Amino acid sequence: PAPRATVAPARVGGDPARTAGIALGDVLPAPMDVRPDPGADFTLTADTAIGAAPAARDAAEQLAALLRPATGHPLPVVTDPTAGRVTLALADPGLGPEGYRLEITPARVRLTAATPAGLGHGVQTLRQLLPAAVEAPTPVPARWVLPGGTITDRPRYAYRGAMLDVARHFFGVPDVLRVVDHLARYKLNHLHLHLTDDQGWRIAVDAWPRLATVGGATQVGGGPGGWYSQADYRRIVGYAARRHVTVVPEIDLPGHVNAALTAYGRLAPDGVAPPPYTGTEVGFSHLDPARESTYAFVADVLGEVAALTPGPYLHIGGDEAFKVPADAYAGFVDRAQRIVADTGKTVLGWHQIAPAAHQPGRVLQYWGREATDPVVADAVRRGAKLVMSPADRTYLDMRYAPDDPFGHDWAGAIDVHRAYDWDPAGYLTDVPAEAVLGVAAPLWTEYVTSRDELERMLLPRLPAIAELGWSPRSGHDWAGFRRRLAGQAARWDTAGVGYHRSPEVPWP
Ligand code: TNX
Repeated sequence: PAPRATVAPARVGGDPARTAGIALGDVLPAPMDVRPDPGADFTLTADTAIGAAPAARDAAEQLAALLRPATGHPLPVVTDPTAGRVTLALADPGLGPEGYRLEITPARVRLTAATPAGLGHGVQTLRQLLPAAVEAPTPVPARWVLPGGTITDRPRYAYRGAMLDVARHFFGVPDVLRVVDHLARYKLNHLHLHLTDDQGWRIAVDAWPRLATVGGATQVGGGPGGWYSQADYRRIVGYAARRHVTVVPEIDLPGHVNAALTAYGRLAPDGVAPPPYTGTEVGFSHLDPARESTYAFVADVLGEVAALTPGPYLHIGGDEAFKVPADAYAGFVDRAQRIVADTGKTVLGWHQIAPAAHQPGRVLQYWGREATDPVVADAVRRGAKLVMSPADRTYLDMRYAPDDPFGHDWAGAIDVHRAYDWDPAGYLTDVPAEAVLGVAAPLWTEYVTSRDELERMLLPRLPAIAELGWSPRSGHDWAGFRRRLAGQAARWDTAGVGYHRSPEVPWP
């Protein structure tokens, strides 16, 4: 059951008389329970130490690393949890695997959680409660005040994610790590990487080396493309894991495979390698579901990707295989799902895989725009769970406004209000709310070519999706959300992060 919000009415909105004007409730995504204590602010000073027992040490080090550049304070992390004025501790406050409690008093700041992930989310809350200047890369003079009171917090949904399409345009490791930072900031916990498509194959597979070297050699528009070595991919996975973000790799099958067919013509249904594809059409390429060798290929690829992936999910795509007849398609997905199970992983796929047999734990990512979907509802009755990515609400590649020249518009324009003002539990009316595991926002990159363009599409819509995934439904509130969102601008500006200045948000 979804936790209920009890945001105390006092001190909503900044108090300009205070140094930073940040109130305890000025956090994004909105916390479950906020109890301000207006007389009880804490001030971080040059002699503040951070106390953490060994199990909480990594969270404490990450907190110190976030605060040191702007404050210029040493902020040593000490092992005696009672020694610091800021303390982090693993203790079970009864808030589940990602919840935390943050208590701020003049004497000290105390963060507790049952897990390192809970501590990590609490650290992000603490970061947002400090003045925006905390995002500066070098020391700035400021009073580092935290508003007094207690926050008790836990997420509504277990799966809160974003997808980055690195196939249509390739994004190198530094760009991906930066996206992980944006996710972690807003307590999103899954990064889905769309690693393969017609225009490019972006992950090295030892058993099929030409997939990356040949299949990864170009991208939309004919640029040089690129791919991740297995070491690159491990680096992304490790960086994300430290920030409590699970990487979900997608190998899109049986369609969207032109790059693989270019690398290995024998995988093509007619046995002839097609030329590289640098356009933006979909649905023309596919593997041959009737051929046994297809499954040896799929097993090799999924086996290697599974071995690189500590997280539970392997995403097998399944969208837009327009040239594969329905029976052959369902048979292919059945076998691909069994191959995933053989690797010890759980199947995730676009909701087109619904007609295939159920597999324990199977998750469908719904990207449609209908209020009901009988085929999906049937799969749910057979046990599937859903991640909600309805294209008209969550697609970060859609333009913000009808007259915005940048982005797709096949699912309509999506401004911040449209991204925010819906309920993942109620979008599909013919499935029970309990079937919804969470929400995720895909960023397809046919037209996204650079880090600047990527951040412009991601921000400020990503925090809207984050709040839908994290915050209690009872606190859903556009007016409050856009006010808190406006407060992020100074942080992004200070950190050098790009975003779109949507006219609906009261930016300072
Ligand atoms: C549909 S959504 C696709 C992608 C495109 C996207 C563009 C989905 C599962 N497939 O191949 O990139 O539209 O918005």
